[in-house]
Amino acid sequence: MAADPKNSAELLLVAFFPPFLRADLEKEYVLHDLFNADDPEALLAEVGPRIRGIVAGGMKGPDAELINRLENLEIISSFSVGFDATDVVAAQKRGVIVTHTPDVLTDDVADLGMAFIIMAPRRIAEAERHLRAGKWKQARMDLGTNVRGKKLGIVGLGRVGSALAKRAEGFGLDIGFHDIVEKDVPYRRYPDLLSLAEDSDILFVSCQGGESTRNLINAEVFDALGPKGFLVNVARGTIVDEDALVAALQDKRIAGAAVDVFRDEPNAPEALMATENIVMTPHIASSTHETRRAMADLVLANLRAHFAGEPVPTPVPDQR
Ligand code: 8YV
Repeated sequence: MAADPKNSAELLLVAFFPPFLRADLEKEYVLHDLFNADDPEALLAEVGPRIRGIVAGGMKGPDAELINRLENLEIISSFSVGFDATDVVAAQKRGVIVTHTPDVLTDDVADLGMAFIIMAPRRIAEAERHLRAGKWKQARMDLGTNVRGKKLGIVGLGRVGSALAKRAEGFGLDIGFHDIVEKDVPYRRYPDLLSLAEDSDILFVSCQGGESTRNLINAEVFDALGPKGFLVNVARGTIVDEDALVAALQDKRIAGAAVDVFRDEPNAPEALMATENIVMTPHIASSTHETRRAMADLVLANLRAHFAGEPVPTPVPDQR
């Protein structure tokens, strides 16, 4: 049953969402789809003053201009743990609540990360391409590299980094990390990113996105990682200088990479597409039936709590 337009809050959708989330939202709220609008300006002019909530995504969220234009905006509920696509500071300055979906996706993201840590050194994607292209009879593939006993450097030991470390222990990796926060863990802590990269065979990126980490993984880091090193990124495309990654892979200044995220999603650069020694997936780390359902439930729970006048379950901490 659709929501009663007289009594329901009106929400603006600013990203792509799975049909089951849209259907659930529609039962309780009046929705306006800015993401798919033919004329976004006309839509905003018409419904802007009535909008009380925004539903955002990890790749697409409202900027300061949109936030400040919606004078009756109360809440932004993001279908993501990462909140770098939303201008959280602009929202919080205005007293607009921002919520996200932490914890429920940690295991899936760490699982893909672990798969990548095996896939890149063992050349699994390359091997599959070799087989499908009918090359098996003509030529044997070059050997891969095993991971047992190799040094894993985790950049950002938060929820995903910690879950990944647990998995990596099972595969016999020797774990080090760099984090701006002190952690009580049995892994080696490195005071800076370069010393971690220098001492790692595989560098795993699991820090926050946004301006503070833009191009953190750059040419200097690739050179520190070295020609036998692998980069794995399941966090945000903006953290890696993509041009430097292309150059490092092409010049074999690193051995390989596996990435789920890109600078300009949903586009992956042609130069990476044409490179053999990289595994690429289209931002699927949290894309399972179970996790996307749990993320949707959190989006709904945050909106429900807010419109019932209760504290929201998973607010984004104050970023001001
Ligand atoms: C989603 C994500 O792919 O949670 C995040 O931060 O990037 C992913 O889980 C994205 O939010 C879907 O909109």
